[in-house]
Amino acid sequence: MATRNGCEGCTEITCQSTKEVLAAAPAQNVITAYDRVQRRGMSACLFGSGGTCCRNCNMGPCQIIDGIEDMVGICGATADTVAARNFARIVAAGTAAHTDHAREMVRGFIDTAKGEGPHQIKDEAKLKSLAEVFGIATEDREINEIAVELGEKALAEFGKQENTPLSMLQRATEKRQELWKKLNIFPRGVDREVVEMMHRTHMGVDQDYENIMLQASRCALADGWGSSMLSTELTDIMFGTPVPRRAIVDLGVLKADQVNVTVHGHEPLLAEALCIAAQEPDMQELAKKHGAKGINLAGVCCTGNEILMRRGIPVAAGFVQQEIALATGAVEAMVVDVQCVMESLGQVVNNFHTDIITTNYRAKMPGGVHIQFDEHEAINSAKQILTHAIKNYKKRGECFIPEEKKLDVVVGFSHETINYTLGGRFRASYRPLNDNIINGRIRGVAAIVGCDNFKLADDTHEIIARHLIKNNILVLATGCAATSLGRAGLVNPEAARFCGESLAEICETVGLPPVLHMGSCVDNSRILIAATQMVKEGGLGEDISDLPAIGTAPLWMSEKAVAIGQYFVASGAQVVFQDLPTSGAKRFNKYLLEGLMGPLGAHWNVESDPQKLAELMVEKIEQKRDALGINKKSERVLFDMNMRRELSGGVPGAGCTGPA
Ligand code: SF4
Ligand code: MSK
Repeated sequence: MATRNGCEGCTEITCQSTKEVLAAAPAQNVITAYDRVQRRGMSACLFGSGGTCCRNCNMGPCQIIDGIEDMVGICGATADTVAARNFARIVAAGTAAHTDHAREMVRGFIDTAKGEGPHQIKDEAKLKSLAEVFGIATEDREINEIAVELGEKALAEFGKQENTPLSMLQRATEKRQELWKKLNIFPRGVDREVVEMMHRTHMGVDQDYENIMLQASRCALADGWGSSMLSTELTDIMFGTPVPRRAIVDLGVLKADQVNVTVHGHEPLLAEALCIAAQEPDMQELAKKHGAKGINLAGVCCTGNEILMRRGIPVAAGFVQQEIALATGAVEAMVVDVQCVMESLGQVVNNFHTDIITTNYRAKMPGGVHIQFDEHEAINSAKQILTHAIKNYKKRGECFIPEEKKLDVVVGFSHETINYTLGGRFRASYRPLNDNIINGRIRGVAAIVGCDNFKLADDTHEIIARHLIKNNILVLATGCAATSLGRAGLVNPEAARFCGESLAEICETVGLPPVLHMGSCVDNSRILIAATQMVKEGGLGEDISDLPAIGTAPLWMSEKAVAIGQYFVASGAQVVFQDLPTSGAKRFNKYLLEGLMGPLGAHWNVESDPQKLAELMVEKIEQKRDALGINKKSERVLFDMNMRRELSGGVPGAGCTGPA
């Protein structure tokens, strides 16, 4: 087992804490994804990676080779049709995941509005502004009454059947709304767009890849401007819109003398209840009775980002570190709900006293203990889960917790916060950001979002971000990418020293990190709003497609990331991924990488080398600056008397301010 866990000879791991845990005694019998990657060599099926394997009917499965006449599907489907259908189904699956999450959040919001459950409406100003979007009267009405109406109208967006656009779409720029109407891709009901996508990719329905991509765009827009945006906004109203706060992101946040409970998944209803319950005296007492000094909650993946942003609860691990957190031997329970929970966790815990506690009827796993979370009895459910964890504490054997890296993060950059941070509380606006982009001190804005993945090294996000900020590009980050950038020490104001001169100056003046943590993967909708605000502020064109801005999910893993990528493209923003499962279909691939520019004004890009990917992002941003005409150096002109006269209409003395 010389190279077990990839500690030695595996270039994939650069994170010091991860390396230390894997090298320590408790992890010696743990098999992680790093081992599986090495054993498999990541030699994936060519048809699968190229997107040309079809099993949409039982005449197949068909493995298509592009350009070979006999190698089309039994039904005659070409590589382009098959790859487009597969790609569109990925978008639909990603949208479905965000949507099912969002629906739960809306239901939780309605319960809260009705006074059921432990939460309250925390952000009344945001409630009223969202109510306005839905045409809900707010004057002289009780906050909870407005909230119930908003919740019910929001819930109706999922099943809406009328051929009218989703309510949130009116927040987009007018130009984009017109384009969506012209292309007939404005989403109508969120669920409907997923269903139509699945139908159109069924055997024998839509066989025109351009037409398939129109529905894929509509489906993705239903995610970004529909379900994801609803989830983010209602979660903010309920749990508080994030504001900047300091916290820590590292495996070292686990505590040797406390009951460690890690919260993993996506829906923050459970995590928030755990945060409240863990502070209650009876739970603290119980922990002490079992020999611990207290209860230490720590996040994993996007649930981690949710409670990090709103409560400053530390994040122990991003996606690629979920097994590593358990391999410390110091976790009493990993509480999981939905999405991004690796099945291997159930095997990793066989080495330890740890329990994986599944909490959602939609997501059970072998080796897990199921305690159903009941949102109507949220605190009781949370206490039941914590009690289970506390009882495990005494069973803890040998453990290894890496020394906590003093890498603070400053998080909590909702689009409202960016407003205040740059514009000041009394002049909250995107004007200073736009002005700094126009004058070139900030060259543009880049989003680094999405997952991490075992395919590329774990410093991929860092390499990209360092290049961008060095080139005076402000970075917005979400999801596990944000966690990874936090570990790299780039999500705090002190990272200004890694920036180009002019961005450094701005970050130092305002106390701004050059990488702004904007939340979980569902919170990419915040970036849509921020980008739209920039357009509406003026001076940077009429649409997102004009902005010197670009996004990347360089280590995408989840289908949700593809849905996010497609909603960015359909909203006018260029995106770069490290690969796409479409390379086996030449014409369709080219359509994604170039052709979409025609209808949508943006397209996908692919680049697997992180440095080149970052350079491509800079290049694209500079191209947008050129197109806006803001790359011209303004020359200083010294006016002589004749020029002054001309300016004042040729009337001598007309430009004077003194007495005639
Ligand atoms: Fe093969 Fe066509 Fe059936 Fe797909 S739909 S499995 S390409 S026959
Ligand atoms: S958790 S979707 S690995 S960001 Fe949102 Fe992280 Fe990607 Fe899951």
